[in-house]
Parts: sequence; C-alpha cells; structure tokens
Amino acid sequence: MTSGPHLPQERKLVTSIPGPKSQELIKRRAEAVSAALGMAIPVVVEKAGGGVIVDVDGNSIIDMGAGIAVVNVGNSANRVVKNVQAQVEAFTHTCFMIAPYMGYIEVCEALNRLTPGTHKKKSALFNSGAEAVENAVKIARKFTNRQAVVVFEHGYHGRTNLTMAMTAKNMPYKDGFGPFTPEVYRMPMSYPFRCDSCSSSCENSVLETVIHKIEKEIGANNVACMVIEPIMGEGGFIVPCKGFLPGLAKFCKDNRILFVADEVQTGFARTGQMFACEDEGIVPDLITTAKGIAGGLPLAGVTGRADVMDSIHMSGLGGTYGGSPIACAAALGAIATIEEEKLVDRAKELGSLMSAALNEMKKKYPIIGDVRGRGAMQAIELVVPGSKDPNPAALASAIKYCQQKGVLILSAGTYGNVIRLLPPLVMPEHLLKEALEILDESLAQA
Ligand code: PLZ
Repeated sequence: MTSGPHLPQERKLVTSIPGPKSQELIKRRAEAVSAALGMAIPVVVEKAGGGVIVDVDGNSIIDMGAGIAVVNVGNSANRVVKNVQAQVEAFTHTCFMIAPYMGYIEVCEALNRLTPGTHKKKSALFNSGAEAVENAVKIARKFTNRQAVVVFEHGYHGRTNLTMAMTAKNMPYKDGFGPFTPEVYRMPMSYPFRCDSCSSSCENSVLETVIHKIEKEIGANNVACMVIEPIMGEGGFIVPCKGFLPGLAKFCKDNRILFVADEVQTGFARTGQMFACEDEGIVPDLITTAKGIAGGLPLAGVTGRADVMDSIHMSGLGGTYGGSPIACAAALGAIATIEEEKLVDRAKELGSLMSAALNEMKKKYPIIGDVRGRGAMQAIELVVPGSKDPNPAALASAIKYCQQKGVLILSAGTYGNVIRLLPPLVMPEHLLKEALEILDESLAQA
C-alpha cells in the first residue's frame, strides 16, 4: 500500500499555504464548482493517512478535523482499505432491497450490538447523516401515529428540507431555503457557559422550561419524537449540564415520545465512549449514526427498539444506495479497527491531553471564555476579553495562523466563535502536541 498510515506522520511545509499548485487548482475549482460550496483550507489534497493530509505541493498538514469527525480510525486505515478493495473486486452494487448481501447484515448486527441498551434492536442503513435523521423521524411518526418533532437550540441535523427545519442556525444552513416542513418545535438548550442560572441548577431550570413548553405549547400527546445531539456538534460542542439529557429521556418515556439521539458526530469512539449517550447511561429509543461509522465512505444508520423498527410496512424504508456493499465493507473495517486498536480508550487519552493543554491556554489568554468537550471532541469558545461577547474575529485569525503553520483546525458554534478539535483517534501523540503548541501560538497572536 502506498498511502494511508504509511505516510510519514509529520508536519512538513515545503511551500507557503496555499502553495503554487494549490493556488492554480483552486482557480479551476472556482471555474467549475458552484460558489455555494465552502472551503476550510485552500489546499488541494493529494493523499491523506493516519493524522496527516498531504497537498499537491507536498505539504504535510496535521489534520485536527478528521473530515468533520469522520476518519476516526485515520485516513485510509488499513482494514478499511483492504475490505473496500476486496469488495470492489467481488461486486459493487446489487441494491440491498433487490438482492441482499452479508456486509449490510453484519453492519446492522454490529450497530445492534454496539449501541446503548441490551434490549432487542434492529437497524436500517442509509447514505448520510441527514438521511438517517429523516428516516428516524419517519419511523417515529409512523410508530407513534403523532406528528410533532421536538428539537433544540444550537442543534444541527442536516441540509435536506426536514433536517434544515430541525437545524437551529439560519446562516448558512437555512437562509432563503424555506418554506420548511411544519411540526418542528425548537426548545431551549442547556448551555452551561451561557446559562444565567447555571451555577446552581441549570439542568432543572432549562429542563423545566422545556417540559413546560412541550406540555403547554405542543401537547406531549402530539409529539412523535425528541431529537437531540448528546453533545451539540456544529452548535459548538455544547455539553449540557448533567441531568439534562436523563431528564429529557425520562419525560419522553413517561409520555410515550420516542427519544432519538443524533450521534452522527459524537458516535464511534469520538467522545471516549462508543456513543456519547453512555456517559449518563441513556438508552435512546432510536439512534442515528453516520460519519465515523465507515472510515470515510458514505454510510449512515438508524438503530433502535426492534418493535419500533419493525412497525414500518414492508418497503416503507429504503433507497438505491443505502448500505452500499462498499460502504458496509469499509464500516466493518472501521469498526474492527475501533475495537481491536481500543480507540475508545485512545479517545479518552487524546481528550485528557487536549483538555489539559486548552485549560493551560485559558489561564494565559483572556479571549478564551470556555474550554469544554468530552474525549477527543474538545473545543474553546472565544470571547471579547472580560465579557461573554462572541469573538469571531479572534477565531478567524487563529485558524488562519494555524493553517499557515500546517495545522488544519475547524470552527463551529452558533456565534462562529468556537474552535473545535476532532483529531483522528490514531493520531500519534507527538503530532497532537505539535498541533496544540501551534494553536497556543495562534491564540497568543490573536
Ligand atoms: N447530525 C449531529 O453533525 C453533519 C455538516 C457539515 P450529513 N455535520 C457536518 C456541513 O456543513 O454540511 C451532521 C451532524 C449531526 C446530522 C448531520 C448531517 O450529516 O452526513 O452531512 O448529512
């Protein structure tokens, strides 16, 4: 194998960023590709492996984003590459609804085994996180014979029409794209850094407000499901107060509302648990997964209570490509990598390293208002010193500095002021430390 983890795990700059070849190719990009597509770093990728991305100019860049929490097992992980190569040679597509194959069945078995809860579970596979969320809502509505969907401030669930309605942030996700699907209700979110009452009993006051609003404004008996990310991803790695999620789950249970955990970003070892729900012992009725499931190939799943998953009429769920044999082969490789290389524990280790470094930075730089996260999902929220006012200018400057030094770091947050760290879980410690040192420098100059 010529790429993948066999690439030297090093930061190496041979040109400025972007180099001359990238600059040329990005002009071609601008000619050919819709201007609607964003670009976090202006370099064109040639190879990527483990924790680095190598661009067409030969720069080796430390990847602190993992393609937005996708290549948790590293880019071109050995088992993923091997499985995909074998699958492509065997067959590329039959459509699971036309003629089934073992990869799909085995991925469902793995999801049923790995997701929280020991009850009987079943799964269905799709292509993207948004498609998984859409299907979870379809299933919940049919099962409960109710229509309302409850979501939360700062939540992100996708870019399709239903999931745009479920996503909180207008710019850039929703602006001008309406009308949105009805029967989606947004509730306040427990956001410790920005809750006034937080120091005492945030979970109680926000939880009480949510329950009050559902009861008085929607009617609990009209709610099919509540969909929530256990840690808000795009919203800025918001970790709710302890007790908030279990309180919601209990309210759902008491009112026969399905509790749907959107673990598209938090899933597959990212937070130092296989799934973030495990941290407070929550067992969702349904769980949506994607991103980290397949080491970079497009795959998503809905997993949950067998009685719920089986309540849909034959052919009520599906799609041409959902659970493609190639993506399933990749997923089995990724899942084996997570388990055999103990990446859940590794995420905890990387997490302690990151949070220790970030908390040190917080002592030095008053622009850091908050350090938060769990496992290898860590973030800092940047503010105007002496206040909680968001500081997106400092964020832009820090991210640019990191890029110029060969470190790719992603932003997030409703206010565009959160730096999020999501390294591949196989990243060697020396690379992570180097990335954190450069982040430290970037904040010093911001
Ligand atoms: N649910 C919790 O994080 C995708 C979006 C990037 P898809 N997040 C990254 C962008 O700007 O489009 C996401 C998520 C959660 C659902 C989704 C949607 O997953 O695979 O992008 O459809």
